[in-house]
Amino acid sequence: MSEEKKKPDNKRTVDPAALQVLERNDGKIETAYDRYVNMQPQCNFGRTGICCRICLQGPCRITKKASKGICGAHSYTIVARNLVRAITGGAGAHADHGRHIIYTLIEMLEGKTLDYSIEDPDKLRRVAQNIGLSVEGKEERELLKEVLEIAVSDFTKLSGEPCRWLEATVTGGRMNKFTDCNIQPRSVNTTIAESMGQTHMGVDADPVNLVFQGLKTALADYIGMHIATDLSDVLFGTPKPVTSEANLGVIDPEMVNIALHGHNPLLSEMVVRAAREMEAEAEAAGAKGIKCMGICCTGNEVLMRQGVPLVTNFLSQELPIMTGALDAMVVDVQCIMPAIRAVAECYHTRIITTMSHSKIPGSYHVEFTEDRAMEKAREIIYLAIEAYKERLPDRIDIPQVKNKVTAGFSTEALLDIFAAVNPDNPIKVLTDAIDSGQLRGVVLLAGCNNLRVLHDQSHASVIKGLAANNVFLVATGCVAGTAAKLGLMNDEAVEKYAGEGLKAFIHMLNEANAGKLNEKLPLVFHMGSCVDNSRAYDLNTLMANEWGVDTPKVPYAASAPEAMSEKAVAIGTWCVTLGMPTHVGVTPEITGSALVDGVALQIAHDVYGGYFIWEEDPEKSVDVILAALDERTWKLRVHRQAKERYETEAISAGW
Ligand code: BF8
Ligand code: SF4
Repeated sequence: MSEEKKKPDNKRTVDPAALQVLERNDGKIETAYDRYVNMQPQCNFGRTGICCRICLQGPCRITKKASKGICGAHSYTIVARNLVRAITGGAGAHADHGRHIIYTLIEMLEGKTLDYSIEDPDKLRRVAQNIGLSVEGKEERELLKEVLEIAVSDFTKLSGEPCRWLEATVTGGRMNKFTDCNIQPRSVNTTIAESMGQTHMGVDADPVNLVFQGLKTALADYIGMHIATDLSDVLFGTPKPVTSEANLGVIDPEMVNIALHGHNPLLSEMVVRAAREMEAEAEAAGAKGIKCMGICCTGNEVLMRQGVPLVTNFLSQELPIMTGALDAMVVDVQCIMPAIRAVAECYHTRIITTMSHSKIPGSYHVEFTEDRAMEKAREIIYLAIEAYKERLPDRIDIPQVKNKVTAGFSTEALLDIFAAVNPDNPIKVLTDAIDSGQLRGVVLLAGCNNLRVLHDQSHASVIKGLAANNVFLVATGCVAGTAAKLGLMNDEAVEKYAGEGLKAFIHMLNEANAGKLNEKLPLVFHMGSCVDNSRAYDLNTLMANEWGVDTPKVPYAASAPEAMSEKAVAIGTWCVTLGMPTHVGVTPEITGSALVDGVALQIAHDVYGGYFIWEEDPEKSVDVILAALDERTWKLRVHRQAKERYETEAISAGW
């Protein structure tokens, strides 16, 4: 165990900007870093998943003396039920996001909101075609109506035919597997409801049956996320490469600084637009203008589409307030620490909640409604300008740390870049580089921050270790935030950290795209927010189809070195179900049952081809991820040789 893990202190971060704020503060204003220390020791029953609070007789904790719950539930039932409920929580949150975007588009079509429009009609046509609609001769609104009908059906239908968004985005092999194993979700909402019922006291006690329901729920999560990504692109545009900056140094003492925090682009896009229109009001208050900046996945959304700088990621979300120069923090849903309000009390910063189901006591609440979106966004900017006038100049202290970040790599953007090398078959650029041994594979870095490990350290170590070993890296969520803040998401990082193969691959792409791209390509390719893990999976499906295999054969792994949320549990679970080796750097709460743990680590591999890897040490994590990629590259080569030599498919049927 590393020294940092043995001795938790209240400055557990490797982000130099965060460290400056924490050192200056030295525990005076309480932050998550202090609360983590105060929380020790944490309960090991909860930690290993063997605490059941599902009925009012509980909590039941499994011990030597009490080897079953009061109702007789075994540890494996309790662990499996808790796991399914965590996946369901994550799927519920993502579904909430996707559903909100669907409502907004429906209201737009019905003429109830005038502030939104179809920003990307090409994406609309691509999505429509993908989900099996004919696009010929249809005007945009008609097509959108048909797309929305299918989205609503995938969210709500009770019948058993496959959800269209699943069928359209995974391989045929995966669909067969889901049918064989009976884990096809009927719809997003139905599956979430089923899981809550199935895990009620006294319903399902069979751990394998429960885990399979968990996998089904994870697929429902995937469908909700994919719909959210696709429809967000239709509304706000499909991301293209864009360059900006990241870390606390983006806060400008001469501007009205507004942090956008949470997840849903419906609000943040409007605030960014309103800010651009209201410069004069800010100048009248004595500021040079208005500067928006992002936190968490809202930050990723507005960085990807608008080039808005990223101020920080999940764990350090309280710290921008402690620079004394943040005028407002506008939040919508998910991953928002209620603590931001208490920190803001020590400063002039206004915390502005915006969603009816996501409030923090004592904050300003500007209820966001689609029909008055721009009006609400302007109201928020006024509050920020008012706060700017109340700043205390002697409390302002902004760490001068920021890094260049090049982001905006939607699947479409990546294919465009590859197309400069191979216009007829862009994805072959990536698969050829793996076939030739120039690249070792692809890794999706996903997930959060978690104080169980040193903030940002696991992310940074895994990124550097994989890059040095020629892995093509894509990232989403708060690990993308780490890469951006620490200077790992730009062209300079390629020269510093990439192995020879990866460097040559990226240089080749730069040369082929000379004159087309404004910036050279980065070490880590930012694919967006956590719902945009759907984009990263599309890349996997494209690679599988190019090789003519199912996804469990593709040297493409996922890694969440600092996973924290239920959403991360849901995403990790669909990564496994969809065939990926999935590394998690913070062991989840399932080790209390060897049976359930074994299903995640081994049985999942046998049945689905994907599997979990728990490894908390970042250096060892790099080794196990590389081993997972190498095993697949080797098998791919053997299977291909066998296929050519013996003209048979049979040998490649297993994983
Ligand atoms: O959805 S990575 S801490 S912000 S859950 Fe949350 Fe985790 Fe960050 Fe985005 Ni994703
Ligand atoms: Fe205890 Fe069973 Fe109730 Fe869980 S469901 S709290 S194990 S009695």
